[in-house]
Amino acid sequence: MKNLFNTLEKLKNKLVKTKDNLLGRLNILLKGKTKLDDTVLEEIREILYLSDIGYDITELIIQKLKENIKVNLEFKYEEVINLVKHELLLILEKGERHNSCFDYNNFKILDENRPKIIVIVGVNGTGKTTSLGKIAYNFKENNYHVLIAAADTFRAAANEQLTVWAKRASVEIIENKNTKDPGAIVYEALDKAIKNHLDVVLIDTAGRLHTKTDLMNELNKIIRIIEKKLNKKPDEIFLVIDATTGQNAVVQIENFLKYIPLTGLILTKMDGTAKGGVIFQIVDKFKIPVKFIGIGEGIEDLQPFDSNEFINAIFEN
Ligand SMILES: Nc1nc2c(ncn2[C@@H]2O[C@H](COP(=O)(O)OP(=O)(O)OP(=O)(O)O)[C@@H](O)[C@H]2O)c(=O)[nH]1
Ligand SMILES: [Mg+2]
Repeated sequence: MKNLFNTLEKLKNKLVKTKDNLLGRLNILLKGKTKLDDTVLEEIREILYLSDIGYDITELIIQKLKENIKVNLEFKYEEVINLVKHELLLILEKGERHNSCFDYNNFKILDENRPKIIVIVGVNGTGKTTSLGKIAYNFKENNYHVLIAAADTFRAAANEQLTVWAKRASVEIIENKNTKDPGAIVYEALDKAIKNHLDVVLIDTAGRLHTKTDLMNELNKIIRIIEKKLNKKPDEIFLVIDATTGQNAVVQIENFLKYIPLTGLILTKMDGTAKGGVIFQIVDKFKIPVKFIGIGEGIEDLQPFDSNEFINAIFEN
């Protein structure tokens, strides 16, 4: 069971840049102001927009402010902060985790069906391999038998990097330097998982630009191999998004969704970026659950996403 106090404290520290960019700037603007006039509203609009929450959410919040706080009359600045906080929480709740055979708060598998298959996809350098390593570690900590499939046959150093992660997490890895066909490696991994009654197979894939049709179709092929071999869809297909890319994240999700049925998102590099606000835009637009956020390069720097915790980390001092 995770320690709620520690995770919130850690999250607060890691999300400090996003917090400064949103709450910090609102605080500076509003302290000492007694009236919500058009100039102040315009400045709030600018702060919201620059925090990467996107145009639609910015306008929604401005509208709610106008409805709830009378323009040109006295107000307390906490009223504005609380309203922004409330609206942003409502948006995140739309992206709460859907039903899944995993309980990620405790890294438990909730049914008997084995092996569970998790496929990790995304554009280059978003943090796929790192996130996979962290997930492997968490399952292993709960004594599950985990196998990593090194299906990134594209990048020369991919296997070495993944091997390092497998060692850190103390889990097995399956690789095959004699093939460039990721499907063949996935097939081998599934075979092994079935024979050895393994619990989870984590499939690392090569980074690919969402505009490259042949590479996107290659992902489809991997999914078909899983379906054929196990008679089920992958249990998860996670798209890994680098939060520091801001607006481009939206384009990536749109395009991946055209090709494959994503079950969730992992938003990485939330530490060290002021653009964490992009999460609101993503959840609002796609209603697709954010399952994890990456908050550092270490093995323990992956947190199951929790709307309340996230909002509190940004809005509590
Ligand atoms: N600060 C920070 N760095 C991260 C996080 N996740 C990944 N990284 C770093 O991002 C860089 C790229 O991570 P990888 O896991 O190799 O990314 P990838 O998507 O597998 O890359 P390709 O396989 O080349 O497409 C590495 O230096 C990681 O340490 C995170 O949550 N926070
Ligand atoms: Mg990788």
